[in-house]
Amino acid sequence: MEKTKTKILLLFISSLMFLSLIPMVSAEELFSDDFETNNFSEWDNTEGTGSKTIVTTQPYLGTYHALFNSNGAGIEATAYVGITPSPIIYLRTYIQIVNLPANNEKMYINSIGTDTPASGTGLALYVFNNAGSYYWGLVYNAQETSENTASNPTTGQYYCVELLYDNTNNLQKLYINEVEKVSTTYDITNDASNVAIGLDYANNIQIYIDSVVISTTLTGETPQPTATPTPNPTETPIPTEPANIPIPELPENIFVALVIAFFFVVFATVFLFGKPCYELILISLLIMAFSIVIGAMIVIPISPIIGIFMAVYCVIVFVINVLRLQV
Ligand SMILES: [Ca+2]
Ligand SMILES: [Ca+2]
Repeated sequence: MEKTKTKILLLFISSLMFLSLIPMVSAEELFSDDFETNNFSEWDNTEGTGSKTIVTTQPYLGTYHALFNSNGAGIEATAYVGITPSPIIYLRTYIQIVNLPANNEKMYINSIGTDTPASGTGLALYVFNNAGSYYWGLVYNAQETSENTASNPTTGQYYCVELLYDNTNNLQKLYINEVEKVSTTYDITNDASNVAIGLDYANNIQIYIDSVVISTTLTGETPQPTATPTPNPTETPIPTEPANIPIPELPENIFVALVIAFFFVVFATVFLFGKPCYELILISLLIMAFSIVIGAMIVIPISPIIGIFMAVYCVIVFVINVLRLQV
């Protein structure tokens, strides 16, 4: 038995030692913004002549989200921020397309490595309307790759859109709702030091953006909090009264009343007809004590009055008998 325990302990310790040798991949969040500040203060600046506003129309999380509007043909509307250069960068945003591009048009969204999605030097994604079918795609250094099968993103719903910029492996990926849609292997020569969100080369397109996370690992989806059920107002528990001392019901009261009445009759008889004696005095003292105790007890509701009455009565009997003895 002892040997088994020692073996288990040794196995446990050696497992811990082994685990400590495995290098941990540490996720590092480089930036995030949920627009709950109601402005673009988290960003270095905005760019382009298209409008960039914070609205409350349809937030993915919280109250506020960004609205980018290209306001015309080929117009840019972005917000950008400088980041700590990292060989691997993931840009996660929640995007809702308000209106899709016209036939044979693309709208470029977000970018890593440049402050404009379609500047030709960085990595961006796009939505391409190819004869009524809508394709997600990646553009890097002006080289474009669309997904093979049209996903046909629609308006009116948020998509978890995540870009991977990997200088180490010269890899670019686009994930939609955590599903890899496009993967390319264009040669990347620099760690990215800036990231942008918004639109470029769009034609009167509007998109909502919320919940931006820039990280060195895949962020993936952040579920919307389900509506917290309104808790039923819990009924204030009525504090239970401390259990009252049970009040004896009628039979006991009648019994006590009968006992007291008996003593009353006996004392009345002795008082009126009996010969005064010390025993009578002693008994009257005991009855006095008994009556006072009973009278003091609230246990029996009728006893206080009777007790007091008996006590007074016994005092009278006691005094009269003492007087009679002395006569
Ligand atoms: Ca928000
Ligand atoms: Ca590289």
